[in-house]
Amino acid sequence: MTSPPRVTLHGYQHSIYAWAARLALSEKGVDWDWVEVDPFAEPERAARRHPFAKVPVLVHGSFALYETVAIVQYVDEAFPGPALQPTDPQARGRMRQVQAIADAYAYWPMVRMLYSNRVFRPRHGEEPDRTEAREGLARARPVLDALEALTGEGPFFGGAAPSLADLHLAPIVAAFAEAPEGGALLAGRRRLKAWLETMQARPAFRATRPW
Ligand SMILES: N[C@@H](CCC(=O)N[C@@H](CS)C(=O)NCC(=O)O)C(=O)O
Repeated sequence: MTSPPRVTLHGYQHSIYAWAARLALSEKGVDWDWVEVDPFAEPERAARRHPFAKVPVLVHGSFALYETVAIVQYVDEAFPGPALQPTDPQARGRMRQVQAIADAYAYWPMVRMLYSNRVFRPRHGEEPDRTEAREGLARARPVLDALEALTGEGPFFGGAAPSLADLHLAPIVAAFAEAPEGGALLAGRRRLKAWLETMQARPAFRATRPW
């Protein structure tokens, strides 16, 4: 009897998107092997599996998938375990909306502009760009407001149970809140802060967190 193919995640230990993929695997109870690829230090290596030289990439047998939105959906649908997508059309719409907000409006200012410059670079002895950090903080405000307005229909963005939206967004907001100014801005959005605390208490979150 042949054993089912293993899942391999190609990612960078500090990657916020790779964290979202690990969160989905962990919530589903799927084991994975990890291949460390630093897309910043080794872009040519990252480009072997990703045409835009980014991580994560999930490999399952002969099937390879990049783009976190696709990876987390595949993980939910290809494996048994708790469903990570609501069936109700409105809850499903909300989930997709929050995933799109995470990618289009949240990640860059909150992670790449603020977290990178206020937390990651200083922690790794690199020179931060303070102007970029300030701009990231300013650009994060309307994103936090939009997310705060979308909370409140359930403890999670997709309703009563955690969905792909929660797993996609939580690493971004958690990284943002690591910066003192980010944490202060988040404190002014009470429902979003409570949502993050709920996510941070989940065993999958603790088991996969990069710091
Ligand atoms: N759209 C991609 C974005 C992935 C992404 O930006 N990953 C970052 C790490 S968190 C990366 O690989 N950055 C390398 C670079 O921008 O050169 C996804 O959803 O997976």
